[in-house]
Amino acid sequence: MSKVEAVKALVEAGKSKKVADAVQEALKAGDKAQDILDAMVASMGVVGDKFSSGEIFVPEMLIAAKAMSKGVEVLKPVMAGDSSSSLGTCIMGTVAGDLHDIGKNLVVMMLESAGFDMVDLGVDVPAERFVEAAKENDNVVLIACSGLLTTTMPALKEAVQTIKAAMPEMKVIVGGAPVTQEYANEIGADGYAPDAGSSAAKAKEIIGA
Ligand code: B1M
Repeated sequence: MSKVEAVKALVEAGKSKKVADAVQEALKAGDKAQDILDAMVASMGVVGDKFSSGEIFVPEMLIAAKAMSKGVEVLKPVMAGDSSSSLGTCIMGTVAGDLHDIGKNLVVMMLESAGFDMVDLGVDVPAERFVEAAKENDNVVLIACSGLLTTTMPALKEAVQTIKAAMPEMKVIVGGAPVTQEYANEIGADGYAPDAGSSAAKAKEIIGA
């Protein structure tokens, strides 16, 4: 089994204590950080499929998510770019009713690497909180909202519409597994990105950087 496959297997099995070391070993062996990340994302897909088929339940999903987060912590400094020049502040969070944060955390990491000063509001963020945070912080140029469940897509819509009603000029980017470009257009977002990798380029495009 390759080092990357070992990381994937450990995440799937929810072995939090072993994942960080396995990621370090894969990096030492010359595996690329992006390949290790892709493998961990793929393992979340496997975990999701096992949940859908009734093979595992919520606690196992949670344990696997914790294991992935440990691996991401190790990759963070390796994947961070040179963000010496600031593009401005970006407020980010997962919308109300939604507790998924791995995808959101990856987007935070990519936007930070691209040069945004990130304010991470965490998960289950009420629509009004995005507006408050934008007012509390300096030089906010972008608000980024994740919605990771089909059932929280209305909360994503509410977040965008609340932000636009309070701050019509504020740029908003949205994303998350159930979100599409069409839905982003429908709810009045300025942009959509399908994954963390493309979120940085889209965010820069939206603010005209
Ligand atoms: Co949940 N869950 N979960 N879960 N969970 C999914 C999402 C699900 C697909 C599993 C399944 O059934 N196959 C399913 C959703 C189905 C649907 O929406 N129709 C589901 C369900 C049903 C649930 C519960 C309802 C289960 C229950 O209680 N019965 C429950 C809901 C809780 C809640 O939020 N209120 C629940 C709970 C949980 C845990 C808490 C146990 C845990 C999350 C822990 C955590 O995040 N800290 C969990 C997990 C781990 C998953 C899976 C297995 C993995 C999610 C993940 O991290 N994926 C997931 C199955 C799957 O994804 N296949 C599943 C990896 C991550 C990198 O991908 O989040 O899509 P993703 O992020 C991507 C893109 O979406 C994009 O970039 C990211 C990186 O490339 N992106 C953006 C995200 N935000 C973006 C923002 C942008 C741009 C791009 O711009 C702003």
